[in-house]
Amino acid sequence: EPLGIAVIGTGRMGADHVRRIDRVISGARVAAVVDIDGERAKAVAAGVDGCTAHTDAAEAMASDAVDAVLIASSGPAHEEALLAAFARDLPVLCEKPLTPDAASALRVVEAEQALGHRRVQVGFMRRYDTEYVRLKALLGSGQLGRPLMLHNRHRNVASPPFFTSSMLISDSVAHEVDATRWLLGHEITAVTVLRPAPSAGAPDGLRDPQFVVLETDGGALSDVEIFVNCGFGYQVQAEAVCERGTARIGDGHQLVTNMAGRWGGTIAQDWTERFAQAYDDEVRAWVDATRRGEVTGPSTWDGYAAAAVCEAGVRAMEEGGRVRVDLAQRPPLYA
Ligand code: ISE
Repeated sequence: EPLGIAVIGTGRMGADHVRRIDRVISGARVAAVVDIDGERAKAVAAGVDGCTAHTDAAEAMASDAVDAVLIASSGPAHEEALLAAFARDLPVLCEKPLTPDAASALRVVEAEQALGHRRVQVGFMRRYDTEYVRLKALLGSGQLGRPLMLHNRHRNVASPPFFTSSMLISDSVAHEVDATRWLLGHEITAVTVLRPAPSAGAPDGLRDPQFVVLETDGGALSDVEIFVNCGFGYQVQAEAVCERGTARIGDGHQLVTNMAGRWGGTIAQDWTERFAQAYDDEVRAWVDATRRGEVTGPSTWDGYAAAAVCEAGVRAMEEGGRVRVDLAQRPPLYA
């Protein structure tokens, strides 16, 4: 019996996950889709055999055909959907951000603890990207010595109309926050955000780009250039500088061409392209673990820590200066 999944939210990520579960992953099927826009839900459901359409997440979760939930609605809608899934003790893959702020993320951590077992994998897909996985393994091997600094670049072609200056941190840099914690195995203790004069290519009033410095409890620094209207492509790069060497990923040199006096390649245009392999492996890992009755991957604690760091980052961006991150005590469930 394939795992019956309810996909909540059929926007860009939700629709891509529906396609992935339907056509790429084995062992699972899309049993239901939910969207506040009922017509949209119906249109997506129509393309999938035996899939029902709903406007209410709790109603979809009540169906006998639903064994697990993939949440891909907008961040502010996650908490309610997560609590509805907990009420039925259903396994969840929740897209990032877990929730938009630290207080709501901590409520989710507490609600999961009340269940007494982990139920959620958070969608930090970079942990499944082949290049990031290799970088993590290399750092973990100790060959390069202790990591001192991480330099990250995160560029998007253009930001969507609803994007705010805070979202450069809470929606975009959230990925580097998680990648830094995961690659280094450190917690982030303080955030500083510097802002150059905004690019003329950015919408009026959007503070784009920004330069973020994360400090860790292991004494490392991680800096992030976030530039969401760079115009030319989707680029995510990271370089670790360690005591005995450096390691770098994200150059995108899979295919280099020489032609007419120039050499070069192409740049991905969005994250569904750049991280296609990571998303496939992320959802595959979730489905496989769920079928074994296990929960693996980034936890609600990771989602909470990212939310707490991003909240400090948004304050640092708005008020200037260095803002400390005060994390709650990590519960034993996430040891
Ligand atoms: C978006 O929500 C993502 O998660 C992308 O990976 C990121 O590059 C983009 O900046 C975010 O808005």
